[in-house]
Amino acid sequence: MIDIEHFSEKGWVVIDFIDPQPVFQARDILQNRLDKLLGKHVPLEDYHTVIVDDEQHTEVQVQMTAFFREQNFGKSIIEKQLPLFKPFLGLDLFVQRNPYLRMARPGKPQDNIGYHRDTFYGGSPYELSVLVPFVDVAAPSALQVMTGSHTLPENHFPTVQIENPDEAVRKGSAKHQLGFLYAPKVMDPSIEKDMLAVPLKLGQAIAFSLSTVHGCIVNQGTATRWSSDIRVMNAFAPVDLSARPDYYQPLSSSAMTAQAQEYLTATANEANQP
Ligand SMILES: O=C(O)CCC(=O)C(=O)O
Ligand SMILES: [Fe+2]
Repeated sequence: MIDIEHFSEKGWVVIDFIDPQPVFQARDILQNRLDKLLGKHVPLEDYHTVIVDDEQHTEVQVQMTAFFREQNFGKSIIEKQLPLFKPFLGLDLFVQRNPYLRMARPGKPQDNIGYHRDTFYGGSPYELSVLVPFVDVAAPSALQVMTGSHTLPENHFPTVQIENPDEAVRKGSAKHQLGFLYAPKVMDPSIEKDMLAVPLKLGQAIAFSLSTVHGCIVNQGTATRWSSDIRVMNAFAPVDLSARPDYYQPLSSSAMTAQAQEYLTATANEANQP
């Protein structure tokens, strides 16, 4: 079960998946795809030893992300954990359609987006990020979170909006489409002392509110961190999705909602008959 008390107090929680099989499968299929792209077998963890050049890296990440999304791995992974998410989020759920695939090489700050809250960028505190790693992630490589930050008001964390110093991140560029921000809101570096690295094993995830401060400045470990952060939310949460109508896909419905939707669809179809 998800430790709801832990989440409520801290704004984040580590989840042991009840069915890690789809994560193992996704990992294997990503590994095969990477081997094909590179023309040889390179364990996901060792990816950085082969791809050092940033342009090449972005090219590989674009290909791997497209593949990850085509396979709809995000939904397959979350779907198998529904008995965990239902008591936490409710019966009527949405899951993100096109989650990002992150690949953060050791010693490369340009592979990370730094500390932030997704509420800086229009995310809602009703949305949950479920960050699923495809490799074991040791503390020096891990995503960091700020315990208790999820309920602090927005003005508690002043930010300075800048143009991304990484010239590869510009509006519409490949890196922008991979989830990097062309105009990031930078937090005060003094928060670093409050950031906690959360190591994860394959088959685990860290879930956090989009109002929780989180991020990574640089992977300080020895393995490339491969992960996807998959958003999940209650379908009836008061979140205005009009600016991003395709962002979510249905994940689950209560019995009542499913029947109401059948009725509404039938009625709409009837109205459309000549
Ligand atoms: O994986 C990362 O480095 C960032 C993830 C993130 O920012 C998120 O899940 O919202
Ligand atoms: Fe984020």
